[in-house]
Amino acid sequence: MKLLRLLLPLTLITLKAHAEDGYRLWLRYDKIENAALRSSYSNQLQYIKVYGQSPTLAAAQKELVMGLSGLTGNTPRESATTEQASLLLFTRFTQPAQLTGITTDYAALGQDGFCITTARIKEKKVTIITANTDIGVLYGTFHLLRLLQTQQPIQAVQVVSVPAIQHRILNHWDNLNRTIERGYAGFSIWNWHTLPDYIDQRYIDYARANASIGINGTVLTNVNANALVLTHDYLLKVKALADAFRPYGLKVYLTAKFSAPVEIGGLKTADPLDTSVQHWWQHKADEIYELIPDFGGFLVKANSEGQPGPQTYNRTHADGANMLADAVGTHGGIIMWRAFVYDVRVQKHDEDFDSNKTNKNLPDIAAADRFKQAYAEFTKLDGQFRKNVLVQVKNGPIDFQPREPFSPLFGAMPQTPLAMEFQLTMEYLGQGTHLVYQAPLFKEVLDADTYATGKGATIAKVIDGSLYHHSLSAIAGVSNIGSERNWTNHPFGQATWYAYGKLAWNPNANARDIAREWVQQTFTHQPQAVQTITDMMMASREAVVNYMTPLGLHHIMGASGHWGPGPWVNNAGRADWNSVYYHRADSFGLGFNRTATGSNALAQYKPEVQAQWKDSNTCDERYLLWFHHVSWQHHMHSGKTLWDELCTRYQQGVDTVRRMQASWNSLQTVIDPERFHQVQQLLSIQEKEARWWRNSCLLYFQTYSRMPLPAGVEPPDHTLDYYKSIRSLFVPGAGSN
Ligand code: BDP
Repeated sequence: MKLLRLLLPLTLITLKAHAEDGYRLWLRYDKIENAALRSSYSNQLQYIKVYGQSPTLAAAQKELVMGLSGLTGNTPRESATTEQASLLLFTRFTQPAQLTGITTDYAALGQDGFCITTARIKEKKVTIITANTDIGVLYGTFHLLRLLQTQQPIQAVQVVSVPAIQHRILNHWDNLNRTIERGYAGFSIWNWHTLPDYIDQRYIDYARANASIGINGTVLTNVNANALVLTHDYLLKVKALADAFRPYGLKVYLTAKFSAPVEIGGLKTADPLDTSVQHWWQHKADEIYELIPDFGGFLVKANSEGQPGPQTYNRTHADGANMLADAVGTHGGIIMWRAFVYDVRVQKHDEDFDSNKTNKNLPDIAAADRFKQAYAEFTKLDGQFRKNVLVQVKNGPIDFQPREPFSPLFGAMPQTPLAMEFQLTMEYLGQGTHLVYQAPLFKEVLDADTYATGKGATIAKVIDGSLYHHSLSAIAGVSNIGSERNWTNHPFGQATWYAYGKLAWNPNANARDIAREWVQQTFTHQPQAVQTITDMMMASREAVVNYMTPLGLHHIMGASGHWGPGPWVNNAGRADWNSVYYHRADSFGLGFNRTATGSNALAQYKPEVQAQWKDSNTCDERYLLWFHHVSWQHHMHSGKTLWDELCTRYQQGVDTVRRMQASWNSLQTVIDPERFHQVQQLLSIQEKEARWWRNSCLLYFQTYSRMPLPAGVEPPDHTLDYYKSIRSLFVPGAGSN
């Protein structure tokens, strides 16, 4: 009895340490069940020898020891000699003399690429990871571990992998008070209060996770910036994070508030052409680089949603970007200048925008369709930016909707490197509780053809720099990471983080393959279960499109928190913050006419793209209501009327979520109880909210169509007034900095 009492606390501790809380992400390294496979891996990789010394190589070695010990149950040894070694890690500069026979095309590997190869040294088979740089070796190490995690054969492994995009960055919209703009996974993981002295293990694990998928930069702060982060005390904290991340090849960037010279510098102006302002930024940059020699640079949101910018001083975006570019340029830094801008002309319409007017009296959109604004402001500046400036273009000309046509800016600024901005955090996709695997969305956009230089001018080729031969290239993902134990709140949010990194490295990768390998690393190897979960993930994006905004509807969510349906929203401060501005429902029909007879945003695309969308009868129906105002009786490709098709899509969205629930329930014996129940509960929230969306939107649009719900569409269980009366208070992520 006494013994039992002594043992009990220990048992609890052990159980707790193994609780499936999701903290380990895809880097779980649990013992492989197949004993033969385990021993073949451990025999092949038993003696590790790392040539050279650096914190990055030490990190690679540490990861290998941790990974191999966990996966095979055998701790690998550090080999004293080349002769004894079976797994060798070196760069082109540390390649041991005995191995001169092994040739690698280092020129093809670039900065970050790696090569994993199998060779023979004096009849002994060895596995080699090599690269030009230490970080390349670390990326190769994670790749090799992934082969083991996904139980691939490695006897004759030969891999050459080189990232397509140079800067693969996460954008944290984190405020200094630790709230996160549009964050649904708790508070910011940066604990500014305890920095710089306290380095949380989470910072290191964050860097490991990013390095494992090739992410090499992180913007720590919100685009709605706070100038305080540029003060010396905060820069010391930033330095502490940069130092912790450096071994993992993760560079730190900050958002620059354009008015910082006034706010914290005591100047009277922030005019970019004023020499005192230029000097202020130059000194600020010098101060930062003194502390953080490899500081990445600045991300800037200017003259958008109330943020200050060069236009405040009648200067252009190029004037603003170039001033900052000069300040960081001497140190090798870059500027990512966002193209997410609003046209001030819309504000003028605000006076005319009377929420009591009927929809057809909305302001004249031909002049000021928000869709057109980034293109209108930025294309004229092409060629005016410094060499170290990228213009960062949000995915979707409006705003991260479940589905948008690609932004016409891609392919329209040949002389300027353009970065893609995806939103991993699910502001418009159900936020923290919906399962939406975003890789199919990212792929749809990356594969879209801009026709900028003729057929095949895909967005991927624009952003990797190959289309216009830019050596500078970048991609950004607005982070979905927070202080929740499992990082992303929804366990499947991790998959979007993972997929983002994989696609940033290789935009040609396949969304399903990425899902499958993530599932294997994160949940299970059981083939049927892998298939079931992968299928759920692949269906999830189309589901959210269907139950929120099918057929090209967009921006019809609740105001401010952006949570839940709000097709009736008509009283927000600016015309283009209102749902009625976007869907234009009336007794005739539905949709925003962006053709030549409407706002003519379509004209911003190349003729081949226009041809795909300009005729409402042949338009790809995924974008129909983005570009056309069509009658409720419009004849759809299915043979149904627009109204019936719309109703069917909303119902399909709900049905898909129900199928996802059934699929998940079939996995109870395969998935650990913690994560099984967590996902089960979240799916039930998702089903409830999918119904909420369907019912609200159909009841609301029905007041215009005046048509009955077709057979097979469940009748709503409440009235429209009931749905309109739902108030969503304190929605996470809607706070300000
Ligand atoms: C909108 C968000 C807002 C962001 C803005 C941006 O609602 O919170 O600040 O985008 O990207 O989607 O700057």
